[in-house]
Amino acid sequence: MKIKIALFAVVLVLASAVWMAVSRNSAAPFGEKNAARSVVATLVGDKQIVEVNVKEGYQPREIIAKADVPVLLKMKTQGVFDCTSVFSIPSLGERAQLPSTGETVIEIPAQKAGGSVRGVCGMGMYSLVITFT
Ligand SMILES: [Cu+2]
Repeated sequence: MKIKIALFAVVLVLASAVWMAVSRNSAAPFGEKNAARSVVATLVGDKQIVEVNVKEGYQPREIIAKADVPVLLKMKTQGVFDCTSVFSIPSLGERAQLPSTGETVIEIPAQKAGGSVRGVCGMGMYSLVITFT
């Protein structure tokens, strides 16, 4: 009887752990979206710069940039071992392996107004979008 109860408790713990993991994953994009509003890229000289924090997603997820000016994405990682360390921009044929800790600058060529560039993680589940206005 005691063993049964213990077993039940283990199953319950496992089930709740799985549920938490699943609900966390599905809720993350919405949570992140609410936490960080779109950020406007900072114009420095003839380029615009945005710092992106990488870990279990990209922050900010929405970036507003000026059209016809290249964008430098400063991808900052600190102890990142999840799939966000592989960052790719399919439309530009760009794919970068970010170091687990460090800073990687990715240059995005100037885009026309109304255009957008989407970056995704290695598995395509986390993303960020740069909208050119
Ligand atoms: Cu991923």
